[in-house]
Amino acid sequence: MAQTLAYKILQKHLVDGELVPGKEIGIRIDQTLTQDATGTMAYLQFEALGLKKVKTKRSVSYVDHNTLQSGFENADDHQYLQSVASKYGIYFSRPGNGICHQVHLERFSVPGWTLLGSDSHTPTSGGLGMIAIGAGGLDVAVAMGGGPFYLPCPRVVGVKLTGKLRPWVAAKDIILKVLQVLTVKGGVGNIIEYFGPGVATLSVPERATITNMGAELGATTSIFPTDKMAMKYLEAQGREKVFKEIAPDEGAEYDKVVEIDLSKLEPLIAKPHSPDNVVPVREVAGTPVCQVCIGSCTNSSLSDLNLVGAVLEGEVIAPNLSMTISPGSKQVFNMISKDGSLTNMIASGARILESACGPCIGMGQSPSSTGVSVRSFNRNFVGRSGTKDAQVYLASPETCVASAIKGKITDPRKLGEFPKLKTRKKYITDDSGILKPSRKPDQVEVIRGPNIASLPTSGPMPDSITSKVLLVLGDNITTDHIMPAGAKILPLRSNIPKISEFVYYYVDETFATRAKEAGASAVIGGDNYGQGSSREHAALAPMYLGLRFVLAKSFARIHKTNLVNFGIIPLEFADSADYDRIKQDDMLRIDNVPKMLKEGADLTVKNQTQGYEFKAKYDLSVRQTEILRAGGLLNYTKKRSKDE
Ligand code: MIC
Ligand code: SF4
Repeated sequence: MAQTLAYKILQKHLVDGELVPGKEIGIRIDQTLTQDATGTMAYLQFEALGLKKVKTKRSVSYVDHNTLQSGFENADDHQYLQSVASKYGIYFSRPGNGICHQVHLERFSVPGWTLLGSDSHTPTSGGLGMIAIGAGGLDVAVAMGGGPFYLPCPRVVGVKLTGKLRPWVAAKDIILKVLQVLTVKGGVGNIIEYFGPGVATLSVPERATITNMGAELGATTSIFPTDKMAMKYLEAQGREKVFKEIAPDEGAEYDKVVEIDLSKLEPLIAKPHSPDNVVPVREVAGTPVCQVCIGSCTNSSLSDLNLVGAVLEGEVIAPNLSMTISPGSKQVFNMISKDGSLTNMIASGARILESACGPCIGMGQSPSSTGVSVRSFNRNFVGRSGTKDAQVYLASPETCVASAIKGKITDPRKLGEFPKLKTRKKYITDDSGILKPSRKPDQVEVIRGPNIASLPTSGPMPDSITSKVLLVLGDNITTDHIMPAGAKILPLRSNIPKISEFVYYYVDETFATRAKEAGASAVIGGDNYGQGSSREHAALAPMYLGLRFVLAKSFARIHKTNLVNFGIIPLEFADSADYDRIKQDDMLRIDNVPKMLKEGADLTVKNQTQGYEFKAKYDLSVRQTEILRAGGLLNYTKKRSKDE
């Protein structure tokens, strides 16, 4: 049968199961990546596995999230990460070297290989033909130890691109269009595969913008084939040796096809507070703006910043706003400083930030109260910017820079003729920001400052669970709601007892206190519970507070796996009408939990407060129910290695 590109790569890496949509499969992982905000936990978990060295073809540890060092915490993390990488055979990308996804695309991605990363935007490398998947740190730790990565076998949705983008319309507008069509739930359980004649018109960084923000569809990953464009990119990186032409079989069938004629697209923008709240820029044009931010792993490539630099030549940004620009990597930073783009940016009054995530994850640059911020980023969830009532819009660098000059949301086509951009055949490649692991690992001592707390553990699943309902929530709850980030909370990522005090902090400040008082607790959610980030802290910290199960209408993929990995049961309503009956503070009791999980039977939930019963189901593999019974993946993995 003619296969899609995604299935061809999955087939080559399959170590367990069959490629039947919805059935669990295990795949071999060639490369892993971590970033610092999820990495410290991932490496503590890797250490707990007791291995001497990673077993992947390449593992890279990046520092890009926690780079605001306003206390010892982040610096402690960096030291730990650097030393642990050196000891266990992992490459270490230093703070300042760039955002993990941008650097990985530039320096490490290999067409046809698999990549597992402890960050939801890992699919960025799908722009160069990788099956690149975001996961929790514990899954990445297991993959570093040579274990397969398990996931429900996805369906493959094809996005057929025809035509060619017109001037001022960008790759970002393509993914915003896909989000408008498929929504933030539309990708759940799917790989998005791009094909058609329009593909050849897009450069690798443009493709990477699209695969990056495919994370916002809830997709497992997104992928492009490789071709002359991919070869050109790898040549510019001095990495042509890894090039391989990969494509779907002729006549490959997709589960569904979405067609986009690139020549008909216009500049688009996602309004607050969801990446799929997409409208044409012209519909909101004229809205006054207090801030413009360009950068993030979605839009910080050389071509993005060359365009911004060219538009800013001889211009000054509007007096009513502040503009920041963060180059995606040291490579990009270096090149814009040589080609004059940086000079134009500085002269325009833009504020240049380091090559890191920065404002995207609320590490500084929070907008003013109720202020409108237009960003080239990928997420605009409430409060993520650090200002709860800020109005964050997501758009292309073109729309961002036009808005920065005019002081209000502006369709970039209003700027007139599209500037002529310089192109480079060879990029400046300097890997001095990437440290190789030690040749004498036995002599490396892992440095653990006081910010590196020990891993919390959990015991096996008890027979019966009685939990208090702490919150009843609606649809599309994000991991930013559950475990917020930002300058105050992100530095606590290596310290679960401390960070747990901020679980659901911006939804309900009393959550952590009430959870501790309750002892055992539950949360009720609507559809797509846990969308967004891969942060396992959104499971680990609630586990620490005593969360036993989440009962929702449906779950986002990564968060659901993270819940299982930490022994929290992701339960679904057998009848969604039961959702409407539950109230905050109800006591819910479930009996015979391990037995029912073993049998794969539905659970009976007794609402002791209101005096009725209802059924809860779960969509989990046998392996996942075993993990739950063991009290989490770490216990399960350790037990299995003892049994072997
Ligand atoms: C994000 O964009 O939300 C993050 C911060 O990069 C997260 C990872 C994290 O929470 O550490 C992600 O996307 O997975
Ligand atoms: Fe960093 Fe933002 Fe990309 Fe997450 S989405 S990796 S915070 S730049």
